Amino acid sequence: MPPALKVDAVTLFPGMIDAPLSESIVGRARQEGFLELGFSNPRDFTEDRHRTVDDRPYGGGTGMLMMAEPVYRALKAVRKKGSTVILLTPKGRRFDQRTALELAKKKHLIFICGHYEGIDERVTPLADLELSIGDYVLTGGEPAAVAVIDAVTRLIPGVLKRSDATVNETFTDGLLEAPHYTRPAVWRGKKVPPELVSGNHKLIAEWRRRQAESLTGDTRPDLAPAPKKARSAAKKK
Ligand code: 6GU
Repeated sequence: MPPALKVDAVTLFPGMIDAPLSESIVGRARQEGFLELGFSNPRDFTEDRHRTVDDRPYGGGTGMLMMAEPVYRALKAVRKKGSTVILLTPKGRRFDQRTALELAKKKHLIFICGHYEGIDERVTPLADLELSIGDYVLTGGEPAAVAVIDAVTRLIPGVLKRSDATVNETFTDGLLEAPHYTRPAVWRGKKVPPELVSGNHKLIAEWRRRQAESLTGDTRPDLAPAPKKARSAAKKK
């Protein structure tokens, strides 16, 4: 059987992606054939003696840029009809769970990882999509590729043991998840909320919903669903 998802990473540092994605759930998904991960290194597509992949920016400025041609050749070596090419850059659209669900439907994803100060701008039209994982600067796109590949792989049917594990989770319904507890029922004097040990499934579901709504309102009001018309029109006390 072919893998459910093929991923290729165009990167100067394949070990930054291969090592973290060899552990835990994604590592097992690779061993079991759900995910096939390959690498295409721009350095392998250079022709000069020093295998040069970077150069100084035109117009001056600090740092080095990845040159267009080695990146282009490394991409060309893995690109097929039907590939989705994703450029990882802090200038990209913010990656979120909705995008993870979209990408999990694809057969072949290619991630282009910039490093140093970035890549020559002329390669950006080669990408179908530009993604960022948040408003901070990483040394390169590789840790971002790891985050995106992880989030997408766990959505492949069969990768998680419980098929409903991705249904009621954080972000899927626009809310943060309610807190979770496991044994013992009392740990260093701290009790598990009584609703969760009640055995009453309706009570548990209602408790979780209330917790999810207040947690989201407190720490991520940007995620919370817009307040109902009647409530937002009501006078604040
Ligand atoms: Cl995709 N790349 C880099 N270099 N920094 C980032 C990022 C990506 N997303 C957030 N910060």
